[in-house]
Amino acid sequence: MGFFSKIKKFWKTEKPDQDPAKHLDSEKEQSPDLDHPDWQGALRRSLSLAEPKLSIWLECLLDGVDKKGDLLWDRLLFLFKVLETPEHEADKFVASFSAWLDDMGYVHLDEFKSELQYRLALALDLEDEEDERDRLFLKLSQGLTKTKEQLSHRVDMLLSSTTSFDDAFWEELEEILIMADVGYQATSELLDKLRPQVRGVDPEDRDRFKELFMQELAGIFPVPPKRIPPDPPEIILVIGVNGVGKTTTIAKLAYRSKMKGRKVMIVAGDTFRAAAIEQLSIWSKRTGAGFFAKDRGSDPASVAYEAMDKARAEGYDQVLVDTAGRLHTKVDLMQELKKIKNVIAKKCPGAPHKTILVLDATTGQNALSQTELFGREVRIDEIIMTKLDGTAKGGVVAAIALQHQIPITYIGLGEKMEDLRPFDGQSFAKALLG
Ligand SMILES: Nc1nc2c(ncn2[C@@H]2O[C@H](COP(=O)(O)OP(=O)(O)O)[C@@H](O)[C@H]2O)c(=O)[nH]1
Ligand SMILES: [Mg+2]
Repeated sequence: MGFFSKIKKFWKTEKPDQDPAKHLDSEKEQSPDLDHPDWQGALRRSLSLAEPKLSIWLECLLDGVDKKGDLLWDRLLFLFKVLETPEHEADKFVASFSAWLDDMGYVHLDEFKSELQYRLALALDLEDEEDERDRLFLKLSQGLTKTKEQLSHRVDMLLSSTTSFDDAFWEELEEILIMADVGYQATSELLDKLRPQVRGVDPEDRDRFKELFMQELAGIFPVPPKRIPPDPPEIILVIGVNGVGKTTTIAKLAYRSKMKGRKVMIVAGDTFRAAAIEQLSIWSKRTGAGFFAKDRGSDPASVAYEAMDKARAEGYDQVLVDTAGRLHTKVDLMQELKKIKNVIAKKCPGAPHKTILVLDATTGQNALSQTELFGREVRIDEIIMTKLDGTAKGGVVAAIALQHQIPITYIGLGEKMEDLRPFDGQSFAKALLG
């Protein structure tokens, strides 16, 4: 159930005579008196009058709270209660958030407010809510700053000096796209689609042009098919060359699943370096995910094999298998991946349910050749593109989508846990060109 429906339900029980929609634009109420013994009543009233957005509710809820402590916990538990979340889930949320604050050494609200909102959005399943989408969009737009400089600012300049959509215009636009790593093939396909669209558009009408451009760009991203969740454990294999961000991405995925209440295990399939096993073990502790590893140098397929037994025996919902990515032994690497897949399939028919290829956006066109390389040997179900925050080569996302028709499901916009964000073509095109 979405936030709005949860709140509507709350409204119905609280104030049967009120229509929530009427209050959306109502003036902000006077601050409730939360020192009062009936602070819960006051807060209920204030929430019932607030706009149904997580950020606004948090403002009300955290009124007078400036640091971690009992006051904060009481307020959070109250929110869960109002939204009819089972008590044990609320307690679990508070316990894990409190442990995280201790780990990080955070005390003051401004140090952890953003993380708190993100965790609440995941825990309450609110990520599709408008409020969270706004946050994601802002993050995306900021993360893409460098690519925007390369792409949209140059498109703007081109448009402002254009009096007709002639050959010179299209050539220049083509160059801009190629410079932003959209790639030659994807650029020509994109422009071939755009040309007939803008016929008849007044070159002075830049907004219209950009709108059509945005539409075409958004349209090239394949949408991941709706999947029926497999019987647990869901097995996910994560592949990609060294350094692209596989291990960190696995930690972020595990963290997301944990926040949604799933029991997750991380498997150290990169047995080549002892440091890789250690890195993953630290991440599993930080995210609260289960962990399975064997000694350095063990056969990754045997690690996967034993991990399947553990996942079954201990009732895990989801298993994320990390793999090595040494490129200089290409043939061996592909053999190893196939062997891991076969072993998993033998243990759990139908698994791995998903194979995710992780790509590093800063490598630009190399990401394309990596997709080809892996795609020739194993079926890639989804792509996660990392490090979009640090590059002007974000256009490569479009190149991958067009040339390989593989859905991009998440993008990495930084190194923090909350920096892995769901991807959608519409927002991407809007953030880039809007
Ligand atoms: N800025 C940024 N750094 C990232 C992102 N994803 C991963 N990294 C960093 O990339 C480096 C390599 O990551 P790692 O997970 O060890 O790569 P692996 O070799 O593929 O497992 C680490 O320093 C990560 O913190 C991202 O989205 N943005
Ligand atoms: Mg790694």
